[in-house]
Amino acid sequence: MVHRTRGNLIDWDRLEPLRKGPLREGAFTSPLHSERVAARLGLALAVAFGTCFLTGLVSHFMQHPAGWMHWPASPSWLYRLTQGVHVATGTASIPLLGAKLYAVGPKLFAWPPARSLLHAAERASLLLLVGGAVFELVTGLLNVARYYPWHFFFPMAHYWVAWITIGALVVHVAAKIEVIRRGLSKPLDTEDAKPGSLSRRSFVGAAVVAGGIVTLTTVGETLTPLRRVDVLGQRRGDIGPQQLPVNKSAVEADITTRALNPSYRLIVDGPQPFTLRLDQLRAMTQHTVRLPISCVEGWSVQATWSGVRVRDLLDRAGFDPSADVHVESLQTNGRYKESFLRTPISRDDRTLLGLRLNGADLDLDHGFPCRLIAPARPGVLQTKWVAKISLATGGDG
Ligand SMILES: Nc1nc2c(c(=O)[nH]1)N[C@H]1C(S)=C(S)[C@@H](COP(=O)(O)O)O[C@H]1N2
Ligand SMILES: [Mo]
Repeated sequence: MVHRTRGNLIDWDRLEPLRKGPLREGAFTSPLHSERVAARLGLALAVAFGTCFLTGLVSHFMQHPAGWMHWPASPSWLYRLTQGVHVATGTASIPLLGAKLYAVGPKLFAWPPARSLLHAAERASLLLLVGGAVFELVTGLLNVARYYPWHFFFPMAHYWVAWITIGALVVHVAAKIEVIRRGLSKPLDTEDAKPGSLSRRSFVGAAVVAGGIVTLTTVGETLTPLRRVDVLGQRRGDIGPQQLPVNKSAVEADITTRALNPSYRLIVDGPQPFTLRLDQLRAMTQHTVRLPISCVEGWSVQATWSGVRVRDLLDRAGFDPSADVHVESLQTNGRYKESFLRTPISRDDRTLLGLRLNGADLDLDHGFPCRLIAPARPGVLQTKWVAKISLATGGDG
C-alpha cells in the first residue's frame, strides 16, 4: 500500500533504511561538499563549457551550413582559432566538472529523491545535465584521440547532446539562482581547514590549476609557441610528410592506383565543361599562399601551398560567381570524399587546387595529384585527391 506523506506518492521515509554505505544519511562529511565551492566551480564551468558550446556551433555550421549561411574567408585562421578554443575549453572542463560533481555529490544523492512534481522535473533535468556533460566531454576526448568505440555518428550525436545539455544547464541555473547567489556571496573558507585536510580555497584552486595544466599541455597541437609543452597532446603538428600530419592516408582511402594513374584528368563540370591533365594544371598560372589545415580534432598547422586558383577554373567553365560548388575526390567511400565551396570562400584569391606543399610536389598522403586548400574552414572540407569540380545541387554538401 502506498502511504501519502508530505503530499508524496511514495513514502520515502519508509525507504530511508534501505540507503546504505556511501549513500546513507550523513555519509558526506567533508566541508568541500559546499554550495560555496559548487557555485564557484559552476561559474568556471559556465565560462569554459559555454565557450565550448558556442565554438562548437561554429564548427557544426561551417560543416553543415543552412542555406543562407556564408562564412567569411578572412581571417584565414578563423577556424583554427574557434576549433582550438573549442578543444581547449572542452579539455579544461574535464577536471572542473569532476571537482564540481564531487562538491555537489551529496545533493545528487539527496533524500527524498523528489519532494514534488516540480522538484522531480528539476532533478530529471539534472540527470540530463550531468549525463549530457559527461557524454560531451568523453566523446570529445575520444574523438581527439581518434578512437571511436561506438556505432553512432559522432558529429551529430555530439551536436544534439550539446543542445540538450545547454538546455538542461539553463533550467539548472534558473532553478538554482538563489543558491548560486548565496554561494558566491560568502567567502570560501570561514575557518582554517583542519590540519591534514584540504581547504575549500585550495580545492577550487586545484581544480582550476588542473584545468589549466591539461589545457596547456595539449593546446600546443594548434598553438605553435606551446608545442614544446604539448606532452599530453594526441597529435604533433610538425610530424608527417612535408611537415604536416596526415588524416586519412592514401592507403586508408584506397586511392593509390587512381591517384598515380597517368591518365588522371581533373573534370571541371560547368556550363562550359573541360578536363585537365596534371601537366596542364601545372602549366596554368600558379599562386602561393600560407594557409592552415585546421582539423576538427583540434590540431592545426600552417603551411605554404602552391597551385591553381579555383576561381580561375570556375570562370573558365562559365560558373555563375555566386554558385555553390561541389568538390569530389577520387576516393569512392568515406564521409570526406567530397566537400562544398560557397561564396566568399569559393571566389577568394587564396582558395587553391594545391599542387605543391612546403616547396615540393604534394605527397600522395596529402592529396596528390591535387587537393583543395581554402582559408577559414575545417580540415574535413579540404578535400584531397580531387577528381571533379561541379555545380552543387541543393543539400549542404
Ligand atoms: N578525400 C579526402 N580528403 C580529406 C579527408 C579524407 O578523409 N578524404 N580528410 C580530411 C581531414 S579530416 C583533414 S583534417 C585534412 C587533413 O589533410 P592532411 O592529411 O593533408 O593533413 O584532409 C581532409 N581531406
Ligand atoms: Mo580532420
